[in-house]
Amino acid sequence: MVSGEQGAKAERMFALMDRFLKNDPISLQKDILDHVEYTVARSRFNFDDFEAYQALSHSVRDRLIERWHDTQLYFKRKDPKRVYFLSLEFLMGRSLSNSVINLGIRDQYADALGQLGFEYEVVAEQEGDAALGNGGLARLSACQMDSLATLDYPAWGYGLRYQYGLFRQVILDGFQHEQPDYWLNFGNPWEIERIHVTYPVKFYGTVEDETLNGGKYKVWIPGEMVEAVAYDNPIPGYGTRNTITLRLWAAKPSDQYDIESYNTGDYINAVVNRQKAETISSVLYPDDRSYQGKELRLKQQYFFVSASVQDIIRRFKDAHSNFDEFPEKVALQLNDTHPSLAIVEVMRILVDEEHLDWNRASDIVGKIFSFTSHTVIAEGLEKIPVDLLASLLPRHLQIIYSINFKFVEELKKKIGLDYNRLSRMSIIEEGAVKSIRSANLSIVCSHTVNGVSRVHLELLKANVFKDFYELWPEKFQFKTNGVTQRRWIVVSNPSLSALISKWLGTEAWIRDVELLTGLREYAADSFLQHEWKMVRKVNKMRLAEYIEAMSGLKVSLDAMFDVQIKRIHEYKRQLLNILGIIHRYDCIKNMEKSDRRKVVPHVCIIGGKAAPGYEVAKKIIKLCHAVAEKINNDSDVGDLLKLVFIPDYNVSVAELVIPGADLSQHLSTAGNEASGTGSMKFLMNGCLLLATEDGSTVEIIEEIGADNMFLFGSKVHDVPILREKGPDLKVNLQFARVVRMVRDGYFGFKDYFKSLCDTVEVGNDFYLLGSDFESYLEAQAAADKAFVDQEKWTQMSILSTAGSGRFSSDRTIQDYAENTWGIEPCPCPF
Ligand code: B1H
Repeated sequence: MVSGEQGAKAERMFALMDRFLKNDPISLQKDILDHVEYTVARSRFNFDDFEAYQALSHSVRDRLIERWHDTQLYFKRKDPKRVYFLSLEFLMGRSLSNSVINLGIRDQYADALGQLGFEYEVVAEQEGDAALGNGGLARLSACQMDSLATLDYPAWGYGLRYQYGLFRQVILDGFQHEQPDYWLNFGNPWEIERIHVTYPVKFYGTVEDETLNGGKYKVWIPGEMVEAVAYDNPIPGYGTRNTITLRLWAAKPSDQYDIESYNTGDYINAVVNRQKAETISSVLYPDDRSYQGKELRLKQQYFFVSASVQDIIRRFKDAHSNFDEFPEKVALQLNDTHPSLAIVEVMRILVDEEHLDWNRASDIVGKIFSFTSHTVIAEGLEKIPVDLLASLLPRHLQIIYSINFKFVEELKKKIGLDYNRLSRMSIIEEGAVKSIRSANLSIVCSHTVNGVSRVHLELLKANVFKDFYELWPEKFQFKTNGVTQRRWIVVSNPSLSALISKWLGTEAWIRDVELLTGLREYAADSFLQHEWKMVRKVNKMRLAEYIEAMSGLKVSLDAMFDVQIKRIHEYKRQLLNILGIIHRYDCIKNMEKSDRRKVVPHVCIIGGKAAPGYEVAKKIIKLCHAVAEKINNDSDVGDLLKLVFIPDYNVSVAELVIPGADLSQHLSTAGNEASGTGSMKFLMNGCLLLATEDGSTVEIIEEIGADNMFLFGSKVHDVPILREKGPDLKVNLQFARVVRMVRDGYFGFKDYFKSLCDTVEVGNDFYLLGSDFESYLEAQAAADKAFVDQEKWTQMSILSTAGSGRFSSDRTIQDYAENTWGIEPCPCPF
C-alpha cells in the first residue's frame, strides 16, 4: 500500500491533473502548428502531408499521455490485481486512426486539419505499420490490448521492441522477395522511451553454491549482461479514460559489465562488442510455425521475459513485502509457449534472490500462470535444445530439471510406472537432441490451459495434450478468439459504422457489441438494404482504385470481390483456391458464348506472405502470378474473371481490403486452424464466408446459421480417416485436369511447378485438396447463385454483421478476466 503521506500527495496531484488539453478546433489547430514548429522543426508556413502526420500524432500523443498518467496513478492508488500479458509478438498496425477514435476526437481533428488545408485521410495514410508480429497470434494480442483498455482492466502488455518488424514482401516477376522493415526510420511518436526504466539481463556463465545466514543458495555468475530499456506504448480504451501500457523492451549494452574489457586495454574491441547487445532485439523471426532451436531466438525469449518479470516483481515490492500476497495481485498470461521461460525466471528470483523455500515458490508460481496454446499439431510444439539452454541459461536448466523431477515423482504416485506415458509427459525429451518441451513446462506450471476455440480445445484434449487432460481435466478451458470492432469496423469502415449506429439509434454497440443483433430485425428492410449496398459499393470502389494503382488492372464493380488474405501455408490451402480459379477459367473458355451471360463475374484477390524459407508457399505465390498473367491478358474472358495478388499484405492493407470484399475464403483442412480470426473481421464487415468447418468457423455457424454462409469440405473427424485411406482415394477428374494443366506448363514454369503439383497427387495429398475439390466447387456455385439475387445477398450480408458480436475480443477478454485471471475492472474516474 502507498503510505498515508504518499497517498495524500497522490490525491492532491490527481486533483490538479484536472486541467487537460482542450479539443476545440482552434486549440487543436494551434497544437498541431506548435508541433510542426517545435517538434518536427518545420516552418508552420511550409510543411507537407508527412510532416502534418508527425505533428498531428504528437498532438494526439500529448492527449494519450494525460490519460495514461492518470490511469497509471489511479492503478497505483487502487492497487488492484493486475494481469500481465506476455507475448513475443504484437501486430499493432497504425496507431493514429485508432487513437483518435478511442479518444473520441476524430472529427475534431479532421476539422482542424481541414482548416489548415490538409485532408485527414491523406494525412493518416502517411503512417507506416508497426508490424512486430507474424499473423493471427500477433494481431490477436493487439486486439486483446484494445479490449483490456476499453473494459478498464488493470493490464500490462509486455513484448519486444524489434528494430526490424516483419519483412516487406516485394514481388518481382511473380516471385516473393523479402526486404527489411526498418520501421523506426522516421521516428515513432507512439512510444515513450523510459531511459530510467531499465533492468540487467544476464546470459551464460556458471552456477555456484553460496551459504548465507546458514542457508544454502545457488548463485548465477553470468558471462554476459545486457540492459533492457523500456519503451511504453499507451493503449487507449474506447469510451473510457483508461489508457494502459504496452511495454516493449529494447536491448542496449550494459555499463556494469564492461569494466573488465576496458581495463584490459582493448578499447576498440570493447566498444564493438557492446554493439552486439543490440542484436537481441533487432529482428522478428518471420517463420510462424517451425522452431529451429536458434540461440538468438532463445536469447530474445529470455531477454523480454526476464526484464518483464523483474519489472513485475519490482512493482509488487513497491507496495507489498510478503510474497504470499503475490497471487492476489498478479496474473501472468503466457501467449503460447514463447514466453514460458517466465515460469523459470519467477522461480529463480523467488528461490535464489528472495530466498523463499522451493515449495513455497512453486506454490506461488502455480497460482499465477495461465497458458494459451495456439497450436494444433504435436509437430508444431516448441522445443529448446538442452545443450543450448545449458550454455545460455545454466541456472534455468537446473530449475527445469528440479521442476521436472518433482513433477515426475508426483506423476508416478498417480499413474504408476507407465514409462511410455511418463516419458511423453516429461518436460525433458530424450532422444538424438535432448530438449525441453516448452508446452509441458507451461502446462505443469500453469493453473489454466486455454484453447482458442471449442474445436481447438477438443483437439488438444484428444491429441496433443491428451495425457495432461486425463491427469488434470479441470485445468483445460477454451476462450474463443475475438477481434476488436473498434479497429475492424469503426476505424476501417467508417461509413458502415455510421450506418449501423443510425439504424440501431445508438453508438453503444462500439462498446457493447452484442447490440449488433438489433440489425436482424431490419435485415429484410429495403431501405436498410439500399443503404447497406451503397456503403459496400463505395468500399469496393476504394479497393478497386487500390488494385488499379498497384497493378494497373481495372476491375468491374459488378463482379463478386472474392478474397483470400492470410499467411501462405499449405494447410490454409491457397492452392485449392488457385486450382478452383483455373477450373473457373477452363469452364469459361469451354463454354458456348451464349452461356457466358450466366457467368457471375469474379475478381479473385489473394494476398499473404510466405516465410522466407518455405519453398512450397513461395511456389504457390508464383503460381498465383502465373495464372493471373494468363487470365488477365485473355481478352476472351474479359471482366468475367480477374485474378489479383495483393503484395505486402499487412494490417493496413487488411483495413482496406476487408470492407470491400463480397466473399472471403477460409479453406484450412479441417482440424488444422486452431481458431482463425480473419473470418471474424470479414463477418463484422458484412462479407459472406466460404469456409471449411474448422476452428472458430464452427462457432460462427452456430451464430449466423449454415444457410447464411457457404460451407464445404471434410469435417474435423473425417480428416484422419481420409488420410488413412490416402492412396485409395478416388481421383476427382476435374481436380486431376486442373493439376495437369499446371503440370503440362499451361501457365509456364513447367519444371518449377512440378514439385508443387506433386504435393497434391493421390497418396501425397496430405491437406486433402483432391478429396475436397468437388465440394469446394459446389460451395463456389452456391455462392454464385446467391450473388445473382442481390436482395438476398444483401440480407445475408446484414445478418453476417448482426451475428458477429460474439466474435469480439471484448467477450474473449471478459471471459479470461473472470474465469482465468480473476481480475476486475478498475475504471479511472473522469
Ligand atoms: C497461430 C502461431 C504461431 N498458431 C509460432 N501458432 C510463431 C506459432 O513466431 N513463431 O514462432 C508465431 C505464431 N500462430 C495462430 O494463432 C493460429 O494458427 C490461428 O488459427 C489462430 O487464430 C491464431 C490466434 O489464436
